[in-house]
Amino acid sequence: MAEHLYIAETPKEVSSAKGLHLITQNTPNGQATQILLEELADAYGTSWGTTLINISTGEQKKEWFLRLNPNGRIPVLVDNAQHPPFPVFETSAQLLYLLKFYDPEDRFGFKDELERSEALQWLFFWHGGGAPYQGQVNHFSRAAPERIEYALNRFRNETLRVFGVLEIQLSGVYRGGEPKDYLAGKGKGKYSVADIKTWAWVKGWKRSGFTEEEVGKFPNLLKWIDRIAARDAVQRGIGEKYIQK
Ligand SMILES: N[C@@H](CCC(=O)N[C@@H](CS)C(=O)NCC(=O)O)C(=O)O
Repeated sequence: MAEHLYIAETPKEVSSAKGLHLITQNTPNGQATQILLEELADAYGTSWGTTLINISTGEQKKEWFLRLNPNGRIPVLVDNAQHPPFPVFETSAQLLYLLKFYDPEDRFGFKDELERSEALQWLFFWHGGGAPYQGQVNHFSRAAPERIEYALNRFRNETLRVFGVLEIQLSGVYRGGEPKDYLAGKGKGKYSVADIKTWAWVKGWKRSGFTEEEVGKFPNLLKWIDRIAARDAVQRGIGEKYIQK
């Protein structure tokens, strides 16, 4: 398999990497995996290599990249510590892979199967039902060649709706009114991959064009955004190191 994974055009830093290697750009999807890697570095001293690409040049559609991710999108994680090297595409699959192989103490996941299921529910919710909506808001408000009101309103409204779903969970409104600090886990919850995946998107609400008035309706969500932003690993995971010079 390894001989099919890399070709002459594969950047040398990717094909000759020894351990984990992330190919990314500093977008919300890229940031989710960047943040977990930074958290693992703090928790266990995990190390990895990073290759930054620029998706506006179409690098992610070239053969060397498609061999790692047939979907032609960042981020891609390759684990060269596996024999043969093992590529992982889709951010949530990367987060779960890292939990399985690099988080032996379940610091960012759960040992308890029901709590684990809860984290998966929120992870899947955001992967399938949050990120695609907010991504389309960004597309129709910033990238589309013409302004299409229907599409923009549709995706804005859906994104606000799913922000409201996160607010229901964090406020505890239907569970006795006790707010939670994090999306999954008993009691106040525990910081996990569900938060990491979701935060990487939701923290950009202003950039997505939502107003203070619109998002002010979700006070627990706003506090959760600040709570997670306060973590060193999170700031590193979205910071300088991942900005292409
Ligand atoms: N569902 C994928 C989405 C990945 C994705 O959409 N990546 C974007 C950047 S945020 C990308 O690579 N866009 C370039 C393209 O579509 O060619 C994941 O979670 O990894």
